[in-house]
Amino acid sequence: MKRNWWKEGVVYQIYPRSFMDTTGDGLGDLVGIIDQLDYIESLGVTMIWLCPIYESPNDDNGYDISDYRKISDEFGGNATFDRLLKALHARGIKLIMDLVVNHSSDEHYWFQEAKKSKDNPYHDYYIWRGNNPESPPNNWQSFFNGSVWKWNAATEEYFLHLFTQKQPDLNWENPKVRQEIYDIVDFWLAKGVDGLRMDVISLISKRLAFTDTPQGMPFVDVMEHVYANGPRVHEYLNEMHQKVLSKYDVVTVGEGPGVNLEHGPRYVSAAAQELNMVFHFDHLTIDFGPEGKYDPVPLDFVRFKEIFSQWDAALAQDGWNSIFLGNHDFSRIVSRFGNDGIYRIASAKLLACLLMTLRGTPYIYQGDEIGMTNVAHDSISKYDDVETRNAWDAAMASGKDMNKFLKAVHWQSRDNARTPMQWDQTPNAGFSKGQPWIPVHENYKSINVAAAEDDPNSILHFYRKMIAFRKAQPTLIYGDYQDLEPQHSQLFLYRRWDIKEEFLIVHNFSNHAIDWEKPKTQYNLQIGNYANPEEGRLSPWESRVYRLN
Ligand code: TEU
Repeated sequence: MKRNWWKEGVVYQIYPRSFMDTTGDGLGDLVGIIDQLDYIESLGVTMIWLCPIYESPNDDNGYDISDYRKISDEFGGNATFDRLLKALHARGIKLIMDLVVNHSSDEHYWFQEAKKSKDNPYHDYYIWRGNNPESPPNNWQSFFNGSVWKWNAATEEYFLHLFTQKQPDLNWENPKVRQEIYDIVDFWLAKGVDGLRMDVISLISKRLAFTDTPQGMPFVDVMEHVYANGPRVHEYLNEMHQKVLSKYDVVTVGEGPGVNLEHGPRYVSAAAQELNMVFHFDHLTIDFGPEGKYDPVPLDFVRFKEIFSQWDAALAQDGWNSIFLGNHDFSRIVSRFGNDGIYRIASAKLLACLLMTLRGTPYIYQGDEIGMTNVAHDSISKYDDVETRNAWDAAMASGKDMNKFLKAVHWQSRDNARTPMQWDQTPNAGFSKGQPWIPVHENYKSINVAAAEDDPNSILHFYRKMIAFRKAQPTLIYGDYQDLEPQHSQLFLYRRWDIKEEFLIVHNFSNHAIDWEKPKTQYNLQIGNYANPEEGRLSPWESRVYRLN
């Protein structure tokens, strides 16, 4: 396995809107990140990934960009960005920017022009089909509900938008569009940015026949087989690599809805020269039911483990994995995969231990390091997220049981991960002196950074310990992986090893103690999440890392 700095590091993902507000406008900003660099550095992370901070009308919180070269004034503008980049580099921390180029904002100059007439030079920057305002070109449904087609009266045709109507898809078939994108990438990398997280990059190549999806096909399958992994995606990514990425020593991670075991390895194969890592969603769509995310089914733990084993095996020889359990689009990890009630602390630590002991680069989402939890608002009016709101409206329109649907929202809404970072016990959790753009979680008085700093047994201190441990053990980074109990319904037990060393890691994913003996006496406990681990027994949500002597 070839060594690389981005394999050996740990990423901290920041959702800038919700991190730290220094102006009192209720929105986080870049000065807020600069002010918290001591904290970020103290975690031991080596890279930060910033969700989009470019100029945007914010129909989808920055994932709708209207100027790719301008940092939004709300966040502090380009000058503040330059300060942030310098300050990070002074501390040896790298910066990964979010690149959103499957679509732009409809307020981007390109689209403003494109929609004017069919012979406008920018018209072919987007994807146009159909000529009957009563009948969209096909039955495709947007990620955020409703048809993917929106009528444009001026040219009497529809444009494609896989996300909101304000996020028209760019036409990657057009070489001019691709060159514009490579120029944007070059602009940021030349500035010194160290990497890119590429939003929904699996979707950039469309299946141009635009054939209807089969009636009743679950959305995860539509993503995988209809929207993602299109015929030219690998060609485009290789071209981007040739034309721009190869000039820089940077890291790339492609966000890949619909990326599966068949296509995943190709995206990250060193030989294919496309990306360094992808985010697949097999483990995060695991509880999506027949009608999708807001129709959740119970989590299948055996399947959950199998997904990690399958992906590890798929990338073992060539390529590299990204290890993450959540982000700004999913529930809080302790609420989803742990227990955010009486075992919140133990289970949040267990998840930290899992993230730091699998093979692949670990990603920590802001707030998970203090065990922030899901919210459960009693009314949809308190939710901001366009995905949640559109799903709600669609459920209403189709006559769903809305009490049941609200429960699904509690479980799945993207706003679970977007509530402001909880810094201390002061009003608004110390996030803002103004009215936060989204409600602060009511539990902030007990769950916050200041309280965690003061408690030597906090989740926060455990994260620091685990991150340091991970970074110091090449075997945990590069070593082989094997699940030793794939069928066990509560234990996750695996081995990580190379020619020099071997680790055994065990996690009890349950609210009950489990009888368990370490298989060899030569296994020595290195780190764990309980103060007094018992012989022959694992406590609820206990994690242990042993080294073979
Ligand atoms: O997410 C794409 C994506 O796959 C998500 O929409 C995901 O399927 C969904 O949240 C699961 O419910 C990326 C960004 O991370 C997201 O924030 C953006 O809204 C989206 O792209 C559009 O740019």
